[in-house]
Amino acid sequence: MSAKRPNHTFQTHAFQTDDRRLEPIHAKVLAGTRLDADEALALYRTGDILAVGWMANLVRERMHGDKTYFNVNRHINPTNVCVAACRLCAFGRKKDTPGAYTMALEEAFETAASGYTEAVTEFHIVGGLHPDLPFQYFLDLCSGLKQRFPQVHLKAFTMVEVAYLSRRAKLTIRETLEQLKAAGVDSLPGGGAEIFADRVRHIICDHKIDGSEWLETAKLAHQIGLKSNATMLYGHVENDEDRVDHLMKLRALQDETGGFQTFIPLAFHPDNTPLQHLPKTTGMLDIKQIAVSRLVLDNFPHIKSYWQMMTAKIAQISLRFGADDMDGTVIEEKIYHDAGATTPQGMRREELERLIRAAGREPIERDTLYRPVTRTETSVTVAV
Ligand code: V47
Repeated sequence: MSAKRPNHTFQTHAFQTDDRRLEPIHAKVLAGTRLDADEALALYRTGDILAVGWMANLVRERMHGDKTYFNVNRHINPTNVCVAACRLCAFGRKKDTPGAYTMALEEAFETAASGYTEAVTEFHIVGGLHPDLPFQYFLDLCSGLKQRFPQVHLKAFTMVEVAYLSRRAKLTIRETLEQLKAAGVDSLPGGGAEIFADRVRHIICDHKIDGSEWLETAKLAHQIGLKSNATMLYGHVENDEDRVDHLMKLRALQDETGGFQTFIPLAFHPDNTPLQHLPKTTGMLDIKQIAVSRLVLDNFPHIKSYWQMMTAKIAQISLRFGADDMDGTVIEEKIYHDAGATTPQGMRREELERLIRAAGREPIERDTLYRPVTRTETSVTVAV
C-alpha cells in the first residue's frame, strides 16, 4: 500500500494553458520572481482561471502548505451614523434618520459579551464617521473593553475612521494612533481602502480620505508598531488598471513597512446602495481576484477569503486558488447584510473547521497576529 501523501501533491499536476501570455508569468512564479504591472493585468485579462489558480495555489502552498487560518471573533459596530454618504455603502445613516443608531458605552460592552459561548480572541470594531461623538468615546470604548476582556485583541478602526477622529480631536494622525494604542487598540482592520484611483473614489466614496491619505495613515500605524490589514473593494466601476494600481501601491508600502498582515478582496454588494443598478460580482471574478492577489502581493503573508462576503462555498473553493485564511466566526455582521448579503450572521468554529477540512486543508485557529490558539474544555492558550 502506498504511503499517505500530503494533500498538496495535487500541485504536481503539470501547468497547462493555451494563453501564451501566461507562459512567462508561469516561469517567473516558478522562479519566485516578482510580477510587474503588465503581468498583473494579463492575469486579470485571461479567461484561463485554472492556470491562474494553479500558479496562485503553488505560491500559497509554498508559503503555508495546507495550513488554513481562521479565528473566533466578534464584530462590534458602535454606530452607523456617518457623515460620508458613500455610494458604495448601505450601512451608514445620517444622524436622526430612521435606522440610525449609536451605542452607549455600556451597550457596546454588553454587545461584546453577548451572543456566543466560546471564548472570543478578537473584537473587530468599525463604524460610521459620527459628527458628534467625541474622541474620548472611542478611547473609553477601547479602555473599557480591555478592562472587561483583557485577553481579547482589539482590531479597531479603519484608516478612514482614524483620519476622521484626528481631525475632530485636532490631533495629528500619529498622535491619534498613539492615543488609541494607549487605550487598548492592538491592530487595525483593512477597511476603507476601496480602490485608490481618484476617478473611482469620486464615484463610490467621494467624501472619504483619498488613496494617498489611506496609505499614509497605514504607514504611520505601522511605524508606531500597529499591524494592519488591507482591503480592496472590487466589482463596481473600477477597471483592471485600477485594480492593478491598487495592488501595486499596497505592495510598495508593504516593502517599506512590512506592517500588513492580510489582504482581503471585498466583492461589492450593490443592494440598498445608490449603486444598486450595478450587477453583483460573479464567482469567476471572486475566485480570480483571490488568485491574482496571491500572485501579485508577494510580500503579504496572508490572503483572506472573507466567507461572509464570498459565501462559504466560494470561500472554501478559494482555499485552492490562493487563499489561506477564511476570517472567523464573526457572530454579527452588519455592513454586508445591510447591502443584501444572504450569508448567515455568524458561523461556529466547528463549521469553519469542517469547510476547511473538506477542501483538503488543515484548519488552524489563530489569534489576530496569526499565533496558533489551543483550546481545551476550560482554557484558551495562544502560542507566543
Ligand atoms: O471598508 C462597505 C466594504 C468594508 C459595502 O481587516 C462593502 O480583517 C461590499 O473592511 N458591498 C468593511 N463591501 C469590511 C472590512 C473587513 C471585513 C472583514 C475583515 C476585515 C479585516 C476587514 O466593507 C468597507 C468597505 O470597503 N463595504 N459597503 C458593500 N455594499
